Amino acid sequence: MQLFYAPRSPFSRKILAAIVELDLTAQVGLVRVDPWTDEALRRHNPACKVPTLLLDDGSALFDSPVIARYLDTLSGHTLIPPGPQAWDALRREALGDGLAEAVIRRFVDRLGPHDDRLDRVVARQEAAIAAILDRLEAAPDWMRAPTDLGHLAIACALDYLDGRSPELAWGAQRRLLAAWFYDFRGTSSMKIAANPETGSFRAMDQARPLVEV
Ligand SMILES: N[C@@H](CCC(=O)N[C@@H](CS)C(=O)NCC(=O)O)C(=O)O
Repeated sequence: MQLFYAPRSPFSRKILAAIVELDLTAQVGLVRVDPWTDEALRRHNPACKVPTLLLDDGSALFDSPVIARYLDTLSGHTLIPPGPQAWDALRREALGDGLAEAVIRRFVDRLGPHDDRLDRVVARQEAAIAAILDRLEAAPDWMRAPTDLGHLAIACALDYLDGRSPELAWGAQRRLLAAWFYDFRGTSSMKIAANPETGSFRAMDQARPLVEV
């Protein structure tokens, strides 16, 4: 299998961390792309987004929740617990993905020309970011649960938030979440996701130069 990924993409990182957690690094080669400019990716994913997983039969899977489920079924391990707890893990995954999406949209929207409409759009993203962070802080039991897909999604989104929007200083008012995150990002799956060359992934031929996403 080949994973098309971009190094800074939180959704790509979620999948990279999942591959490490699921012990599948030997089965996945990595192709680094810039989804904004690399039209070769569109052959596999018409939306031209990362992550995209190219399977050995030539078909492709996207987006990241679908890829995560596929990899989970392949592995002898699991990041989606059986039974009703699956919904907790999947809800957490959606919260993490929703946070990452809001941070990306806020960043992109703020690049545009300033007007009232834009202010409203940015305010809406900031409301989503604050509400997701507050929800995660207010019911902290999940922080003590065994690692599942939701933990990976949340940690990758927080990492992206830290790097992309440090001015939001999210940790100051959410001490539990910040303590959990700064500990969790030291786990080996998160470290390899941030720097995949340190894992046992094969880099594939089509690799492109690093471009910021
Ligand atoms: N819901 C998708 C989101 C994927 C996504 O937005 N990826 C971004 C990089 S973080 C991308 O490829 N953007 C290029 C574009 O929007 O054209 C997922 O979970 O995979």
